[in-house]
Amino acid sequence: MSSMMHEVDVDTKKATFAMGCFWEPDVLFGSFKGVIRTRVGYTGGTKKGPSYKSLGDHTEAIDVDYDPTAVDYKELLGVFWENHDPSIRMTRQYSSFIYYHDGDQKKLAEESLAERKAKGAVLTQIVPASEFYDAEGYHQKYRLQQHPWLVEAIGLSQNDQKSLTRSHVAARLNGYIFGRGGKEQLEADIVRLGLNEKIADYVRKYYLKFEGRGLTC
Ligand code: MHO
Repeated sequence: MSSMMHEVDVDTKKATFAMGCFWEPDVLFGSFKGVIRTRVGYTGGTKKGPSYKSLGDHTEAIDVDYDPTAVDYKELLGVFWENHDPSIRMTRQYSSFIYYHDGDQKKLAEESLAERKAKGAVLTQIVPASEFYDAEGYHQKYRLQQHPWLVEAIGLSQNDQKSLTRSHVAARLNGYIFGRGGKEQLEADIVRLGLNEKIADYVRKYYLKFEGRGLTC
């Protein structure tokens, strides 16, 4: 890996959500403030070693490592509620879940659910986090991986599950390349992450292209 900020050495907490096709929350959370890394995968079921083609009773989900000094769990819940429609009945694969990791998260999740229910019926379930199985390499940072030049330019390899789930740079660029995260934060991150001008210009171009567009899977 290069001198870019792939690794971030801060204490993180985990947040895990299911809100439909997992490519979308990967974009949204990856470029949200205080988020260090993300991984997409399958959780909530009993089948051992699920895969995309053989999901069993699992649900597509995102696992977020965040810096609790930079972002509150409450704000992450806001991203969750604002970016899917939890009133629509979906198959188990795409159902809405909040998987809490401790009592504080459980309480905040329940409070946010009560608030959301005041606006209308919601099917979201709040359950304890259980084993999280990483999805296949090609699902990790899916939007970033549509840009092979960029993946290589940041020193990573296509479909390389390990580095794509580990890299802070990959998490951030996966959002910016799909027009999320905000222009100001993008500019600050270009400096903070140590991106060169060629990479910065490439990312800016696609940020503008996709900014404001809907997220479709
Ligand atoms: N329409 C997409 C959904 C993928 S998603 C990770 C596909 O079938 O490839 O469920």
